[in-house]
Amino acid sequence: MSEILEIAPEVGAALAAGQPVVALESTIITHGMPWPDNLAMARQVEADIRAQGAVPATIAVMGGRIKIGLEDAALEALAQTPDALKVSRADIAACLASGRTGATTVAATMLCAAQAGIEVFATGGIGGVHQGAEDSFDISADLQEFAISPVMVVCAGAKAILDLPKTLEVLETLGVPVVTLGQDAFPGFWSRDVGLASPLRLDSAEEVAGLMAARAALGQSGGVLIANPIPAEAEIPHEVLAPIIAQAQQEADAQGVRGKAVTPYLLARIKELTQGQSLASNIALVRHNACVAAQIAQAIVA
Ligand code: PSU
Ligand code: MN
Repeated sequence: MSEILEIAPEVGAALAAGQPVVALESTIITHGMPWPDNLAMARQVEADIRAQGAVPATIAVMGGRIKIGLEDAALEALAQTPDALKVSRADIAACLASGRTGATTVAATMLCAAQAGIEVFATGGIGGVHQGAEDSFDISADLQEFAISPVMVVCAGAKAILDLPKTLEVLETLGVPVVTLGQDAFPGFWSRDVGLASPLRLDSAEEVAGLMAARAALGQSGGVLIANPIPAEAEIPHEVLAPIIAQAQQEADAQGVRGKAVTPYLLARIKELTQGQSLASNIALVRHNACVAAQIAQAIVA
């Protein structure tokens, strides 16, 4: 395994000492945000985790190895590799074999974090059931990964570019706890409330650590989704965003955008249609998730 996993010294030392570590994905860097905002976000989120007393571990595939923790030069190189492969569970072995640079999705990052022994992972939003999935069958492999890898993912819910009710149904079927922090509504990424009830609610990092302990005591496998609502001052209300999302989705359909290209297309188009406001919100929510994930990681090791 150590031939494939390259754990950064700082991350390895923290794991060995039982100190809190927070994993970070890399598709958000290469496919989720434009240069140079993507690099600024990646650096800032690592700094936010350190400020909370935890160690960040950004994960990516480079040179035939899975890097758990990227040095700054590698982070910068990745942020300027727009043709990096978008690597999910199905792609990771081929990416390693080819030696190409791969940016890990939520699914692949969970898989890698589990291999490294990292329990907590922060990101923006997870993939899910796409609108029109009854025809396209487009359901993100992120959902299935929650049934497999024992990693807690702190996110801002899922984007309203997805079919959120169907996404929650699939997670329930897979036995995945979906826990919203501090409110009863399940958040929709840029918006705190999109009219959906959260399956579960907890109110503190200590309660979340208690959930993890109870799952371990029960021998339950798989991951946990923690939905952390975007800070109120950064949110875009759902009424404002819903028609913009609908327009972007119609354009994607009209242009025949399919498969892995759908999420990046919609994100870029929604950014244009909101004059950049969606990107500013996205950065704010990722930073908030990183801080909360670090607090949870602290509570778990306490
Ligand atoms: N949400 C974001 N930005 C992103 C993604 C989701 O705000 O970049 C990425 C994540 O890496 C997620 C992936 O795992 O999109 C899901 O892609 P797909 O739907 O093709 O599985
Ligand atoms: Mn998909």
